[in-house]
Amino acid sequence: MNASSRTAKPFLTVLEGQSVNPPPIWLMRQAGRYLPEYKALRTQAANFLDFCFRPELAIEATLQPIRRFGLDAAILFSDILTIPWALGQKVEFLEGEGPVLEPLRSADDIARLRPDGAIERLAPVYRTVTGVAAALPKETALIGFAGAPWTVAAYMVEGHGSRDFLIAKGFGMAQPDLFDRILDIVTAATIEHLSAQIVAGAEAVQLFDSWAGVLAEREFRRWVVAPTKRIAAALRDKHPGVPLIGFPRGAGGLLADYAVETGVSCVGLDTQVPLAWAMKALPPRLPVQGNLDPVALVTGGQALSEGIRTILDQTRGRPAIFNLGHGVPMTTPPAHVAELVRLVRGG
Ligand code: 1CP
Repeated sequence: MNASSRTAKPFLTVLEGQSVNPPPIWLMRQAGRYLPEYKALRTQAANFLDFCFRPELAIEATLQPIRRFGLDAAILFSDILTIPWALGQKVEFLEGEGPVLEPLRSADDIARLRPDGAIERLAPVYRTVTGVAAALPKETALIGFAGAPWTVAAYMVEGHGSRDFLIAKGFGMAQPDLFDRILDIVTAATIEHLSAQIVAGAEAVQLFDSWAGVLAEREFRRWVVAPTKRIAAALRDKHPGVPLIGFPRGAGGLLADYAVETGVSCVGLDTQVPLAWAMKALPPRLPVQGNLDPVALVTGGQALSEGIRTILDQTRGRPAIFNLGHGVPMTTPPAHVAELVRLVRGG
């Protein structure tokens, strides 16, 4: 990527540490079931993983929100649970129920994982990245992503979604050596997976640590900060200049240490992070991303316009990317997303 094409993309300019006004905007989970055109496209695949592994469908799903809303960045259409699948774990997405995995609960279960060849099994994902990169408007950046090791390992041990990931957390506390083995396997695969996305055309990558908030300080440092630091260092080494956004949802007061110790290039702020606190607690030149309450987007009207105004006011002068504090809810009226983009851009 040369300097002139980079500067043409406001999203990347912010990640280089410059403040841009109005800020670039994209939304976590900007593709998906709140869009009628996604629901129509989704009927072409037998199941969700099949959809993720068919580049012609995944490319189209990635581009749908860009066409409709002109966002500043596209995010690869895929899922964080493609890594456990590629490692040989049984993963299914049941309609209306979410992901179901054959849970890892013993040394034997872990020994059956097949890290060799995992990245080759994900080849269709990289073809999707290359296809999207070729189709995007020149001012739109392309984000690759993966789940962070704790969040992915939590699904691998728990076997399904959960409010508190009690089983995964308890397994990690009771059998720290076995849990470290899972984290090591996932961390190594994640480095390869993000690296392959960058080679295929991703200009920035994000680590979703959606369940960081269920951990106490000691486990947060071992299972969130340490593996993220390893990934950041490996990517900096392999792909200098490609930014890594870390999103440790629910980190609370540990966010400041996460921001400094992991070496990520930008931190994603979840809905509950008080902006006045974050502006003081985080290094002053560190780019931030966030953090409109997704419910304000569903609600619209004054809740939306006032939520936007507060974020624009409080992040002024700092390199900031406008986003939600978590993903776009399924019940979001698409017209509210159009209104959000218009208001952020000063309309
Ligand atoms: O049939 C369908 O349409 C399934 C719904 C769906 C979609 C649209 C799932 C199942 N995953 C996705 C796509 C997806 N997932 C993307 C790309 C789209 C985009 O961002 O525009 C991304 C970045 C993800 C990431 C993801 N998957 C996360 C991290 C972000 C977050 O929301 O916290 C997590 C936790 C998952 C697991 C997952 N995949 C799907 C579901 C329903 C879930 C959550 C399960 C649970 O409740 O625990």
